[in-house]
Amino acid sequence: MTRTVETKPYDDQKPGTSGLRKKVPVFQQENYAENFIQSIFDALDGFAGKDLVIGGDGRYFNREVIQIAIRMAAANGFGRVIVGKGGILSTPAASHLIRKRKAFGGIILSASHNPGGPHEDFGIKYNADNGGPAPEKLTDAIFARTKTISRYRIADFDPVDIDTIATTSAGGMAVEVVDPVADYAELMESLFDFDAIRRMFAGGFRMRFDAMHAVTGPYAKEILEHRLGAPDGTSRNYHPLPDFGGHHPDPNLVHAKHLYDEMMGPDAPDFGAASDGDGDRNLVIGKGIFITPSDSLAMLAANAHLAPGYKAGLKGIARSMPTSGAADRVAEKMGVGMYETPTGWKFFGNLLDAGMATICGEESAGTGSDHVREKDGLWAVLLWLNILAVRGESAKDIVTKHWATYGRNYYSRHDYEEVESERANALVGVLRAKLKSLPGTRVRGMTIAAADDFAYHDPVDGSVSEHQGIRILFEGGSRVVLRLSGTGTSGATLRLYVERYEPDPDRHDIDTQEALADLIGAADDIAGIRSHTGRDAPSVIT
Ligand code: VG1
Ligand code: CO
Repeated sequence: MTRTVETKPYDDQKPGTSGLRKKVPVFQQENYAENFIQSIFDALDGFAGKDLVIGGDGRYFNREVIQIAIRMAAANGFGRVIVGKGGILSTPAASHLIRKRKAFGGIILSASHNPGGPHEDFGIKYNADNGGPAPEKLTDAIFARTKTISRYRIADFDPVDIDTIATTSAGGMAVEVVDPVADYAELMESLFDFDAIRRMFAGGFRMRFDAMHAVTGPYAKEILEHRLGAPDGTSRNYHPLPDFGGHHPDPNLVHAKHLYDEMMGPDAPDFGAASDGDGDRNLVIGKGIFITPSDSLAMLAANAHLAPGYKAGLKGIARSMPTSGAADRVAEKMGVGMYETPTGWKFFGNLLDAGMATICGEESAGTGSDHVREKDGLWAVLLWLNILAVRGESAKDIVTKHWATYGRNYYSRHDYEEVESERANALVGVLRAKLKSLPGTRVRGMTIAAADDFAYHDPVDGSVSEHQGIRILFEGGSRVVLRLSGTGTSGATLRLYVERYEPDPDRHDIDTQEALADLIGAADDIAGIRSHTGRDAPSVIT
């Protein structure tokens, strides 16, 4: 039986960089999740009888919302839902499933790298039929709908068994529960030289993969250990837990510090990697060398042709604006297009669909390609393994040779988390107002060459996205970027991105924070970060 339920709008359901993210108690308010899911359906057209993929990163509240989404999909007229067993689907695996099954779209329940648990974060996002995050036009329409919604439709049936692989029927709709790993693992086998990687492991190569108790555990176990023959124990923390073991499933130098320490220690394995809550991010660390995500993007792009899936070369490279320009130098040398987009994977979708870019990346540990329409953590790890296997060199040698060829882009991000929103908005407001007066002024011995608030003109559909981050460019190519996060759930997070290019190989082993000290100071002089935020230092440095 299908019911129409009267409801009242909530005024805080604006999707951010990657869907709607709120604390669990917010999502637990009456009709909160239902309102948002109905608003998604109301913003879509033509899905009657079609397939919808549903899955999540396994965090607290995942299973409850999956049941709600299934009952609402039935009531709204979908023909079939395809659900990952146990409610589990990594974000890239969901993207692949949507594409492979030619589904109408998918609902992914995740708050990515944010912590999970009864008082932590939850999230809902919608992906379209290309497998990618809803474009801005659609998220705007969803948000508009959340403000006027007055009823939602839901079917009444008992909770569906999502723990058995089978196809059943509920409320006149097919419910297909699938293995969340199988299709994804097959896709990876089609892209990479598994034989070469297998030989490398058989020859004694050792790696550590930390799944951070999040969604990639089962994927890593199957692919790295079962299919590639890496020793048992290569994957760590591989049981997805609803609260990620009480940690932030954020693969960075703060939350994955244990991995970093191990990789810098005397008994380090050859390669270390980690992924985030929903499996779309990656952290890679070579024995004795940390590889920034911006550098990793450039190095993967430069070597991608060594993997079977990319042997024809790249059509183009895209990166988010705050990501370092390391990849630009690779694109230039290859003679392929380079695109600079706003933060968030949804902006890569058009470039990938149009065949203008093959590899994309963000400084926030996200890299991916046209094999799906999301960033893909394990994909990046496997591409690194493929490159290591074919080149037969250490990660450290590959990195230092890359720098010798292209120069090094020193890069760091400083996050000021949970700043009072008014203070953060004031900082941005004051800075915006003086952007025009900055060029030509000197700060700490450096001259500002240009300053603007980044606006993106999508070359495919002509849409314009404004206010995507303030960039201050110095003579010589160094730059600082400031923007407010769109994924936090309390207060505002200010992100400061700092970059300096160093062509001289004799100057490639400076400590990163030291190499960037002048720029970090200049950013504070210009933007008044400390005075506005009332903080002496960032909460997280990556
Ligand atoms: C952050 C990152 C951004 C990433 C987004 C989603 O956004 O900076 O690069 O695309 O998270 O990542 P923000 O607005 O907080 O800076 V995740 O792994 O959701 O899926
Ligand atoms: Co993520």
